[in-house]
Amino acid sequence: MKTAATTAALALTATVTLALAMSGCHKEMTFDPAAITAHSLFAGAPRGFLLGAATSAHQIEGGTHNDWTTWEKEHYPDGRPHVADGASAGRAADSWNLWREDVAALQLLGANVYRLGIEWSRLEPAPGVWDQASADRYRMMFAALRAAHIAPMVTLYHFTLPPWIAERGGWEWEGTPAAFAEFAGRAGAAFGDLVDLWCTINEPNVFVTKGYLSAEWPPGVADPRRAGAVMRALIIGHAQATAQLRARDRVDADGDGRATSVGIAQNLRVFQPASRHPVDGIVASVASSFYNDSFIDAVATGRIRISLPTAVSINESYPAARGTFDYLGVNYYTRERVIGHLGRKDVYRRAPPDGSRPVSDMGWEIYPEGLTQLLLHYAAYEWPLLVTENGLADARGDRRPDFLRAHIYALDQARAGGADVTGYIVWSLIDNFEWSYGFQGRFGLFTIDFAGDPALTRRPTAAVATFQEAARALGLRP
Ligand code: PNW
Repeated sequence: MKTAATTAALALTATVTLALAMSGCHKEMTFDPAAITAHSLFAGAPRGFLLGAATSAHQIEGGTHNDWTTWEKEHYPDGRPHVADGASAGRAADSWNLWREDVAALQLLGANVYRLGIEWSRLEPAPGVWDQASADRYRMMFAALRAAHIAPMVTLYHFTLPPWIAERGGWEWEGTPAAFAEFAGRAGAAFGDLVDLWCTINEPNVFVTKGYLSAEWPPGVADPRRAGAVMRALIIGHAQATAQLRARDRVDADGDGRATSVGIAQNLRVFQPASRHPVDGIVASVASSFYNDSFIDAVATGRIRISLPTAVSINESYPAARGTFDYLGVNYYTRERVIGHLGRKDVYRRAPPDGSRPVSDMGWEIYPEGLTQLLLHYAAYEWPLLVTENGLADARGDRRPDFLRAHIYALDQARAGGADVTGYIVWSLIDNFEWSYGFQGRFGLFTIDFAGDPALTRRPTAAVATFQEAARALGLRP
């Protein structure tokens, strides 16, 4: 019964989006490898350009207790563990105790920014209860970073919820946006004298897709209607959190005249039709507008417009979202080649990489051109752009140096084309707990032997030298 409706709705969407999707097919851009090799990294970058690395709380701290902790112990109905090898974050990289080593790694790199998370479930273990000992630990980290001339950039929500929020329904509980905003305000008051850079929500689109469409992450739901409702709640939570941060962090930590700079880190992908078949184009364009644009559009317009054909059609005024970005954070990894199928349950399928380019250990195609395309596209909005994540899973570490060089080249191309890009942050500083891939996804500039080295020593990979070259170009290293 749903088949006819799906077809009808997609046909309707087609009339609106076909032209757009088709024009996308012909814009393919390819970098010349010799130009990348010859490029001088960050040439002409402005003073104050940010260069650093990123992590998140649950992925590195160890000893966290949140909705993932439960999820990591459970299995899918077919018996497979939720996480590869049945792993759990457990001690992770033990950064809760070894954070000084992370600071040392950043100093070795020559970074001037470190994007890290604070764990909501630690700081507010029960509704309204603030854990001062945890707050003190974070303050110690932020102060040490400042002393090392590394600006802490703090993510408030990076995929993990306190159990008391999860039990009430997570982002589907009507109280969650306000609870999140209150947490943000408390963080602003507690850390604002040391922190100016805030990221309210990491990748709302990845969270919604994995948690509510593909059921790969908690709460393990596959329901487009609920996905739409959660996207809406995240927009509201972000807007309220931003208002709280701006009200309660009035201290300009670095003396640049601004006490807060707030935004999100949005995962952006280039969605390309896998063939010239128009259905691929239509589905690619529908996916791109849901995935890339739902959140951004609300902040740009003050209207929440979220749509998934036949399932979701939210269109409401929400003026409070407007103006809640001081920057747009861009997390960029790969492109997506889309195969569309009308009238089937899997309307959307990802085409396997076509073999024309190298892939990461996780099978993600290395496509630096996409970073240029996306930065130029999103530069048309009103915000400065900050690359808040870019990196690859590369356990051998031999593809990462070229990857970094190519993506810095891509960023510089976008700047040359007029995009206001204010920084570049690599995912990740150290190897860590890579969600459903467990410890298989090795993104670190510094690698860790989780199984064999109880000291969890952070050992530099080959890309550290590439990063240092970039830091020298920005005058951050001698
Ligand atoms: C981002 N995907 O997540 C996150 O912000 C990090 O926590 C994560 O470790 C990093 O990228 C590398 O994966 C993503 O499946 C997780 O497309 C999954 C996807 C994309 C981003």
